[in-house]
Amino acid sequence: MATDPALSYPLADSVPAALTGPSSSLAGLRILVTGLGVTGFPAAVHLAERGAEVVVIDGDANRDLSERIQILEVFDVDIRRGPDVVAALPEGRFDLVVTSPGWAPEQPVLAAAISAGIPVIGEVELAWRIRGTNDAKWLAITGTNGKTTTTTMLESMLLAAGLRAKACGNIGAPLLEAVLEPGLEVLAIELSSFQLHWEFSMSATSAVVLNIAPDHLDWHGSADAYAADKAKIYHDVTTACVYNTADEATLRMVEDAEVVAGARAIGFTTEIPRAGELGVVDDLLVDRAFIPQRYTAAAELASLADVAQAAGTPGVRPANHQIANALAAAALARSIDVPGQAIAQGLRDHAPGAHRMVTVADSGGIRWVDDSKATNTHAADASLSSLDDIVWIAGGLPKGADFTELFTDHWQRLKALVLIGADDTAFRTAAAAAAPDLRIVRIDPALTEADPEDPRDRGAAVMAAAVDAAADIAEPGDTVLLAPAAASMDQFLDYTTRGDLFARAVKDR
Ligand code: UMA
Repeated sequence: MATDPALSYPLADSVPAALTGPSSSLAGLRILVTGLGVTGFPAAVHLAERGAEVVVIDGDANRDLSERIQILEVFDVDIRRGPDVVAALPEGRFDLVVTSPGWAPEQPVLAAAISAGIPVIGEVELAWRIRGTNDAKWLAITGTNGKTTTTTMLESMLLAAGLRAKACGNIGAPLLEAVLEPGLEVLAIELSSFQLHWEFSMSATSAVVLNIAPDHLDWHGSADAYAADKAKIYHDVTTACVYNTADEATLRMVEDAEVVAGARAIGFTTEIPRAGELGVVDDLLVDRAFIPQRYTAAAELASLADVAQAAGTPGVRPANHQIANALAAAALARSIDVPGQAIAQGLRDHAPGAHRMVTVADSGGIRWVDDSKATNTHAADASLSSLDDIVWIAGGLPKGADFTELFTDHWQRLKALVLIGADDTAFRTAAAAAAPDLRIVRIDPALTEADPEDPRDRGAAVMAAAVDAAADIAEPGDTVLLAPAAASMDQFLDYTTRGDLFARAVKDR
């Protein structure tokens, strides 16, 4: 058995007991909230509403946050912004720090808080502690790739079963708000490794780690530390720990987890399932885990055609990772007795996410595909694997990743690489080692406009140049694929904007 993550967090016992909520008074507590983004804002409002003295800090003083600030001022929240503010722990006593996920543990404020013995928790821990009598089931999803799609598929299945359910967490809807919303019966919660890092007492009904490949190494320090934070999702699960039979590391995490007695390990596979697994037989998704006759029979849940519909590509055989996501969502839903018909209906109702392998144009025999959501090598690997004759637009913030394998595995599919990103060293080194003959067109990073009037325009010229370069190379039958394998923030506002600018540049041609 592994170390209990709760025990490995030395300050767990110092989290003020009064926090247990949702309505007890926090008067007398002084709480620091780091970050005034999607996470920090509702956390600060909630804590201040309950009487705590709240200080919020954020390193960015430029973003227009006037609406949030006006609301926080009503509750007398002390708001401090700018790079100097986040260089050291603010003066005075603090009883607790509630941090936003983007803040790495070695960030000076957090490092100072920890060394001063002040407990630091994130939104998930906060939401777990304040949930009070809210008995909504927590179905938690993490993994390197496929989290968002699996979460929305799960939400769709739960809604099809007539449950009052909501997708929340890393997907962009704060978990804290979902926990405070009355009447919800089930939460489909996407959790990132950052969020899991600052969590140590959640006891989800069921949880899944979809897959594990190195990512966010700059934040976590190492691939092992990243995986260890992901594995925390299984801690104290009450009903089902769902794992990927094709990714042994996820099974090992389940084996090592301390769970509540009676919780089961359930596998999912894109092949024929054994007892205790969900999988595929012919063109059907089937359940051999949650039916009493599982040793001799399988129950039909949905068809591959339903998965294709969920992926937004009706009539096309879905890719393996799409089938895997649907099976993982189905396993979580089945763990709380959602019937098979609702699994199928949920998949058919599901609207695919933006920027995930979306064909934005198909003209002159050339297909233009936006997979801007591929922000790491694992996701880019999945998209490259599903195509041939690719003009690949890639590059960006590498987050400590090594790109060599992408070139080793896919150089035969690649016609050319159009290289974006502020710094192309990691990509160039990998390409030189594994695909020395590959044609590379470098887009001049100086085209990035540092401070345009609308921040969503940052990187527009870079993307327009990349699209022009790709158009010069692509021939009928080719696919131009934006799957950067890297984060976007060095040149664009975020991955969504990067995808939007790609679609715009393609349409403007
Ligand atoms: N900030 C600092 N100093 C830092 C880091 C951040 O001052 O060192 C400030 C930023 O200026 C910002 C604020 O802190 O104003 C909060 O930033 P944040 O990056 O923690 O983001 P939130 O707005 O709170 O959004 C977070 C998640 N962001 C990250 O994990 C980076 C959102 O996931 C999530 O949807 C939201 O909480 C609700 O749960 C985004 C993401 O990119 C989509 N996630 C990563 C991923 O999916 O790969 C993990």
